Amino acid sequence: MSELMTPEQKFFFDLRGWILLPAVLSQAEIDEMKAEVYAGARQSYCGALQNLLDHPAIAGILTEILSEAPVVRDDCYSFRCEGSFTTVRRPGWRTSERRDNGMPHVVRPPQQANAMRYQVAGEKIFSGLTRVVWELEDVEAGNGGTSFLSGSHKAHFNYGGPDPFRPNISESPWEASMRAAMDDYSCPAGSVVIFTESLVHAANDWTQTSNPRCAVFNCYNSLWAQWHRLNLSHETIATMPPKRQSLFRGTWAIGGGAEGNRAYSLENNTV
Ligand SMILES: O=C(O)CCC(=O)C(=O)O
Ligand SMILES: [Fe+2]
Repeated sequence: MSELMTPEQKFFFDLRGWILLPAVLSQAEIDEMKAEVYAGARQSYCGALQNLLDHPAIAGILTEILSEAPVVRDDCYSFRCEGSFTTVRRPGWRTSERRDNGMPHVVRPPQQANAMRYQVAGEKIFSGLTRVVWELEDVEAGNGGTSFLSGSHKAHFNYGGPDPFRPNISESPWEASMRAAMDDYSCPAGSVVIFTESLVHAANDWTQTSNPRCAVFNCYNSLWAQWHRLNLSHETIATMPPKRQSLFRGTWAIGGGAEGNRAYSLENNTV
């Protein structure tokens, strides 16, 4: 599967826990998708935004970091879509509008083994719960894009707070130094950021005055693991091409006859 992700992408994704692919979308795609988000699209399940779910720029990478060669097929995806949401942040938007207040967080702390976690074995990455962020407007570093504590997906020591199972760095005596060590990115509209949710990451105040932040956050996982409940109706999935529908098939591996678990249906969906 080495052609699915370049050796350079693999090196940096493993090293930092995130990669940026600049300028993936055409101007026409950006305009159409941005208009849908500004018109109120809450997630990327409908309209032109639906094309982001299995966009060719990310499908190969997700195959590489979320599946194994024996389950890769042409007629269905070898990873799952967990969910999607959009955000529009106008200049002056503050993280106080979020439940987490912009606190740097993870899905589960990777210092203790867990089923969502980043792993590498046999020269193979398994990214665990994985986020794909599509930036539909320009982003200048320091102005409020998502930020990352690069390398923290492989940290062996906890964050210094009172509870090693806490999935954020709150009450850590080193919170300020961890925040100071975080990285972010500049990118033109139409770029995409992929990161493992085992990486410490945070939302930030949007201070860029030239444009809002207009972004789509899609989440993915192994065929055999689920974190989020799905916020998507059967009626909407039924309008998708069959291969795209397979992103939403049930979360199981064995049984189901000779064909196995390949196709989405009303009887074989995630709840
Ligand atoms: O809003 C942001 O920039 C961060 C979003 C986030 O925490 C996530 O995608 O898991
Ligand atoms: Fe997050």
